[in-house]
Amino acid sequence: MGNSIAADARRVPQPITRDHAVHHDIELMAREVTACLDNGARFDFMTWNGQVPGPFLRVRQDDTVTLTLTSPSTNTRPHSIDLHAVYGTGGGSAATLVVPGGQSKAVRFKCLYPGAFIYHCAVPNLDEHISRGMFGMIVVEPHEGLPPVDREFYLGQHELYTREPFGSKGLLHFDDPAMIREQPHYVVFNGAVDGYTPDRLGRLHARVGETIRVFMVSGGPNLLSSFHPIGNVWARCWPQGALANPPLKYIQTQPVPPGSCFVGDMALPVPETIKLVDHALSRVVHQGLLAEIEVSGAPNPAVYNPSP
Ligand SMILES: [Cu+2]
Repeated sequence: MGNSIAADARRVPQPITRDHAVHHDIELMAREVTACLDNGARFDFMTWNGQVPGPFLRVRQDDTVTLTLTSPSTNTRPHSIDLHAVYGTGGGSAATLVVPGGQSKAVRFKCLYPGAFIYHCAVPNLDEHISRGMFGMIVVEPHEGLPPVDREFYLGQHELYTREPFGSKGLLHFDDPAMIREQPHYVVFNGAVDGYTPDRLGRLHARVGETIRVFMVSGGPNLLSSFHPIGNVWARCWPQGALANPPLKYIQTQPVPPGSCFVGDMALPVPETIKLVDHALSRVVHQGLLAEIEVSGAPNPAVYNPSP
C-alpha cells in the first residue's frame, strides 16, 4: 500500500511488572512525511517518529522521564509536545518548542498520577498539526499494574480535512475552512483508510478463549468517537483511560472525546470477526474508519450457533 505511517497496532510495549520507580530517556522526532492515506492517495502527514499515532509510551506511576523532542532540518513547521500525564505549563509544550532548521529540546517530568493519556503537538495551529497526525498515547500504569491479558492492541482515531472528497487519488490537500466547520472527508484509525482490513494492512488476530485489550487514543482534533466492538462488548473498560478507578463492565459503546484515551478488554468465547468502529457509522461507511480482529478457534455452539 505504498509507504505508510500507520502505527503497527500489535506493537505495544510489554506490561510493567517491576515494583519500583525508574527513569526513562525517551526521544521523539517530529517528522513531516508524505505518505499513503489510502490505496492511490497520499497526504502530507506530520508525525512522531514517522507513525500515526505516535509511539506508545509505557511507564509506571512515580517513574521519571527525560523526554527529548528533536526536529530535523527537513521540517518546515515548528512543533512541540503537550502530554496530559504531565504537571507543568502546557504539559511540557512551553519548554519543548522546536523550530525548523534542526533543533532538540528536553523536558524532565515525574508521572505522579496513573492513567492512559494523549500527547500531541501544541503549536498555535495545533488543530492542523493533530489532524495531520501529531498525537499519541502515554500509559502510566498504576503501582499495582493492570489485570493481565493475552494480547494488547494500539489504535488512534482522528479525522483529516481534505479539499478532495473521500476516495480521491493522488496527493490530497489540507482544507482549513473544512476543519473550522469540523467537516472532514476522512476519519481513520492509525492514519490509514480502512486500516486493519484485508485490503489494507490486514486484520488483527486473536484466538478463542483469550482476553484482549485495546488502547485507543482519540486525537480528533474535533470529533468524539463512540467506540464500539461489533459482535462483542467491552467486558471491562476504563473510560477516559482513568486507570485509578474500578473498570466499568459490559459496556457496548464508550464515548472517547478528542484529547482523551480509552482502555477496554474483551472476552473471546466464540470465533468471529470483530469490527472496531465509531458508532457514528457514517464515518465507517463513507469516511474510512475500520479495524477488524479475526478471532479463530473452535466453534462454541452453546454460546453462538450461526446455523442451528
Ligand atoms: Cu507540530
